[in-house]
Amino acid sequence: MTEIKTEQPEKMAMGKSMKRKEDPRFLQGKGNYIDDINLKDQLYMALVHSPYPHANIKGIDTAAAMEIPGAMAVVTAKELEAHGVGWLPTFHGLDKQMVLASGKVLYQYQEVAACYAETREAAYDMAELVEVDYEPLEVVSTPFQAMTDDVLLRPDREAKTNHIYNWNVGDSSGTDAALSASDHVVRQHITFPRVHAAPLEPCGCVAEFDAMGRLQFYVTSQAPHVYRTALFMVLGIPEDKIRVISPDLGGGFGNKVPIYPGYVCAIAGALVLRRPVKWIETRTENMTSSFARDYHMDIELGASRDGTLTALKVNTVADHGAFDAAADPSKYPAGMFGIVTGSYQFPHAFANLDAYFTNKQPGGVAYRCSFRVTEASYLIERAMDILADDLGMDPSELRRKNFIRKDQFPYQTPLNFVYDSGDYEHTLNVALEKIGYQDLLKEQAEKREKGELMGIGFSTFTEVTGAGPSKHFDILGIKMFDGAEIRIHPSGAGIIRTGTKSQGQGHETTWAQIVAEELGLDPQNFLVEEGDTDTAPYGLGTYASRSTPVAGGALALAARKIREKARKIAAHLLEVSEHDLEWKDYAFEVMGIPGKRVTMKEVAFAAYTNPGDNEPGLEATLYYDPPNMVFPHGTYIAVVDVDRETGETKVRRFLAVDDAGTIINPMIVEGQIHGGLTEGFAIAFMQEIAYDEAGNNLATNFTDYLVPTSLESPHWETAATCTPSPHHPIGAKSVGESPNVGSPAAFVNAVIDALSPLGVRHIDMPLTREKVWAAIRDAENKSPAAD
Ligand code: MCN
Ligand code: CUN
Repeated sequence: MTEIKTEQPEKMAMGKSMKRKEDPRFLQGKGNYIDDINLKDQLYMALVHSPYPHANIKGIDTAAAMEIPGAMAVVTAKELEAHGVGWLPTFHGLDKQMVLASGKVLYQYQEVAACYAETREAAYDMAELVEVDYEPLEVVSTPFQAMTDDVLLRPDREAKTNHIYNWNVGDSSGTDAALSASDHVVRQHITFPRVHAAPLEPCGCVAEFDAMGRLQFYVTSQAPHVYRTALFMVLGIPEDKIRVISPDLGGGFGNKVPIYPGYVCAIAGALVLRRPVKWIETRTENMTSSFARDYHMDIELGASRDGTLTALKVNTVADHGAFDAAADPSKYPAGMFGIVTGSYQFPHAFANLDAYFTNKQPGGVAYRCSFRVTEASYLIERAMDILADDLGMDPSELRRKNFIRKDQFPYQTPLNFVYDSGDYEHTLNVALEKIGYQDLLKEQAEKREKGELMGIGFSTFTEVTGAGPSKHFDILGIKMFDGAEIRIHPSGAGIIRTGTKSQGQGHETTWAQIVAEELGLDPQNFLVEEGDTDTAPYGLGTYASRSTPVAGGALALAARKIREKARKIAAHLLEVSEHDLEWKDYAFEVMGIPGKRVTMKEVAFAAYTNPGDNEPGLEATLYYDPPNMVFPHGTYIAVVDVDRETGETKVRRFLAVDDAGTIINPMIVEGQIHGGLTEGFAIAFMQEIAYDEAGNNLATNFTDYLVPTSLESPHWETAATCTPSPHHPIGAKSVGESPNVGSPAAFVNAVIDALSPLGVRHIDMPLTREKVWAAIRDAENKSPAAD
């Protein structure tokens, strides 16, 4: 495994002294979280939510609320619309979203009014007393109901239909022909249920217009610059009058990408009441304001008798809820779903998707997903196992047979991606060896003899991250490149700023390492700063695992720009031509004269004390527009035991072998994988935002929506292979989302493998004890011989 060498990687990885206890930008408060920020004369805001999923609003009576001591104001859609801020644009530009319910509510818990008060308690008391007169309407609780257009949910839109968009890619007729000519075709309906990112800290903001009329907006945002530009678009305030500051987020996982109605209401309150306004989301608000996945997929997978893949066809129905608030790049309404061909060679492929409005919370993208890759990866990896089962092949051998080979990269897929690099077979071999596959197979055969249910599940996924190349990718028209700024001080210490925003991914450590490695300086002496639009260079933020592929590339290239300038100063110091110098062992050395050298530290001092004829100072800003995405991959193997009597699954082992290209910091990478696997485990076995037929949301808190603790979580085994990205400046790919993308299929494949002797072919997630028990019971009832 290649990894970046820094002087003290271990020490760095521990984050010793890297983490600032108190950020000077937040000195008004006591800490770095949004709720620690308390401004003078600050008011609090609480929101009123609809108990109905679909209803006309006949009237809103605020008189009782305004009787509460400390009550300042109640705002409804009427007031917002009078000021032209009743709706906000969604990030990928296909839809707009009500800030407060206008005329009718479209989902349970939708925001209906905002209450402002002197204290937090008073604000919540007010919210209780706002009386809304609702007239319930017929509810559309599934996209399949939505299709009929019997109930039109969004009369505000020009197109009078619940159908939002159709997206397709690939060769439809060629795929159909290849499928009919195939020896065998797997056909399976597979759902990826609605889930939620559930960061430990919910969202929140503090909005203030300062004495100069400038908006200071403290907000939990994974993309501060995009927020600033979006606020300019919504409010018409020029960007010099807006400062967006994103403090420590308490986790994001995609949940802190969208602009939520609460933010706009806080800003509106601050503007009207001329006092700072704080809004901190409740857990239920966080659980009910956005979601991810909710894809209903039909797959057809063709193969010849020997297991060679012939064609792939996918038809998906997507539930987008009441507003299409997905934050996908504008040309990709279904995100990167085209990665559904995975790690395999398909001569023909076609993917089709139709998205619909329903009476559910808005959204449809955000949760450790690189834009729909998680759904795509789950689908193909699940289907490969079904195919292996049908053909009586070993699932690892079926994969190996169809892998894109190492020598085929760059590889053009039939669904329009060009994979940069990979060595799938090697990664699979490492995993099989490490887990002891042959022994596991033997053990499984013995257990099956005894009627015990043991399963081994694979996922050999390919991820796509690093949006992206500006010719393809934009959010609200803003191209998705990233900026990096590096300033080296006379002592050789420095400050690093990027347009990304860490939520716990450790950019404070890894950004310092990238620059330190390029310049031969001490990573301990770099201050890494993100999240303040007044100081950071423009960037599109941290999501879709794009930080290392894009901002990481910008940092390496900015550091190299500094090195080129440093070379001139070094030449002056050594009294030679810069062409006589080589960069060797982290210093400039005169070619052919070992020992005649100056270090970057010496050059840094000279840049401010003795630059010669060169421009003084040592700093650089650079914007990086990557030529392609990066394509990390991995082999994950789960080993499970299923209790035949109770349906309980025990994940006995889980091995993740990830290939993220050049590794910057092994410990951070391992932490990312552990966290993502724990999320994948939760998705596979316990989490779902379910709705009943009446449109009631059944998962609005952590007793209904389960988050695993260390007690429930399996032990994670990890390993790495390294296929550097050929185009990334340091060969790095990403890792932040891989474990969430790759793991659900491995868990489910393992459980279905365990149940396969009973003839069970598929169960949709989450694989709760009840569902697995019912599947076992049904299978046993069907074939008592299986006992
Ligand atoms: N890294 C590395 N070597 C590599 C690749 C990455 O050392 N070859 C390091 C990076 O430098 C960075 C970390 O690993 O410090 C993650 O890098 P990357 O894969 O580029 O992902 P991002 O930094 O863009 O993080 C985004 C990703 C996403 S989209 C979600 S969602 C998610 C995730 O990261 N949310 C997280 N991990 C999270 N981790 C925490 N603690 N909290 C979240 O909210
Ligand atoms: Cu899609 S969740 Mo992460 O991309 O912030």
